[in-house]
Amino acid sequence: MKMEIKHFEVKSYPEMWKSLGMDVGRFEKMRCVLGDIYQTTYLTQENRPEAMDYFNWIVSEIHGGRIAEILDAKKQKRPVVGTFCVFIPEEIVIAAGGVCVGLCGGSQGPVPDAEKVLPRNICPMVKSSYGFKIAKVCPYFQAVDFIYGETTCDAKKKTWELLDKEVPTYVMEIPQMKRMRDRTLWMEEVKDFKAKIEEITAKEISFDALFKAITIINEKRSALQRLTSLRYHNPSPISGKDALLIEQISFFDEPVRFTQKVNELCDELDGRIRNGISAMPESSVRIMVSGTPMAMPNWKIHNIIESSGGIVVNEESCIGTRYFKDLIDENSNNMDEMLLKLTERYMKIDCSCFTPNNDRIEQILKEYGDSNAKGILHYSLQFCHTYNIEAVKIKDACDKQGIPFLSIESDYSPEDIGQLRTRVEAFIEQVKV
Ligand code: BJ8
Repeated sequence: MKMEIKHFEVKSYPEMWKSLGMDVGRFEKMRCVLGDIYQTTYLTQENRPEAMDYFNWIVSEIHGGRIAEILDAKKQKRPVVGTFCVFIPEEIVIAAGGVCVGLCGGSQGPVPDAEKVLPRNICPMVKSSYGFKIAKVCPYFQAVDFIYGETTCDAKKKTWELLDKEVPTYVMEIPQMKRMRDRTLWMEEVKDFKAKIEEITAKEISFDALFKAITIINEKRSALQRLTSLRYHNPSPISGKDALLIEQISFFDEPVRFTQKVNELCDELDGRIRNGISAMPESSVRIMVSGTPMAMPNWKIHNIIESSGGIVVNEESCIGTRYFKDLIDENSNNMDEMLLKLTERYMKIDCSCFTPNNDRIEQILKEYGDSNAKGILHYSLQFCHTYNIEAVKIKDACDKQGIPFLSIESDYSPEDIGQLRTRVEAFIEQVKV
């Protein structure tokens, strides 16, 4: 069954974009391109769950409806904070009545703009994000009150200094090890983050407000966990592309509505499993993807895998399980205890910026087993040294366990698609036998 959508369009809001100081003429073209890519990548899929209609709608309103909601929040003096990393504790922003939006760029479009300023040989995510701002072609970037960056990698850390000239940009220091003294440092950073948000809103965050925000985000992460566990069923009731889209949307949609819609989708997937309905042919080879985050609209690898006889059943990534595998313990008696529990949860994030980072290898092996995958494709964005180098240890761990493993490095340009497809097809054939 194909979705009943004849021509998909990302809706146009030129007046709103003008009021945000955007380059409207250029953005109009980008909007049309995004609509066409979405149509060919997503709406040609067979047998999609009906509850994906909500997520289609979100994409159609990605540059309008959600922006209008964010602008309403601003009118009410609620802070709108842009982020680039799952280390930024969104619970604190929500507790202040604010809106947290992920600004990671996943598109090649503004990369040449960034390359006029930044070195070419840095991560495409950093270039895309910075390019979106300097070219004024992202309504989210234009709408945020300020940015919270972090010190996870050199490319990001130094780009924040330049970004600060365009939009107020604050930086959290993320420790690179996980000793007790590093946890103490991180706890101090969390407290500073809370204090900065309170200073900006001129209002102290109460125990009750933070407790409520923690439950909202725990519920959001739980819904994503539920979706992931349904994908682990063999055959999977939903494609990897659709699941990735939902994970991407989780970074800018309103969290309570998003949670409700993911749970409605999961109810439908439960029914599909009961009725033996799968998203793709049962012969599809189950592949787990692991590595760097894939920000919207980076659907390149999933698209290649799922048009080469595979199905993606898990993303071990920050736009994936690393974002939602851990919840915050909700049992606290006072603010200090609550901040400590928040800190402990965030210190479980196994980003490759940490050394050593053996927890990530254990987590990958666990997710591989849980997801009934038959092979692991490690994906690293070009010039991301930490993920690229960590792939060596992951390959060793996979080799020891006889797990088929393929490591690829790519950027956002379409130039390597043919070559990647050849490698992915060969990998799928290898996994099949
Ligand atoms: S916690 S993965 S979201 S830093 S891919 S910009 S690291 S050069 S994205 Fe990340 Fe936070 Fe870690 Fe997650 Fe740099 Fe690498 Fe680019 Fe990266």
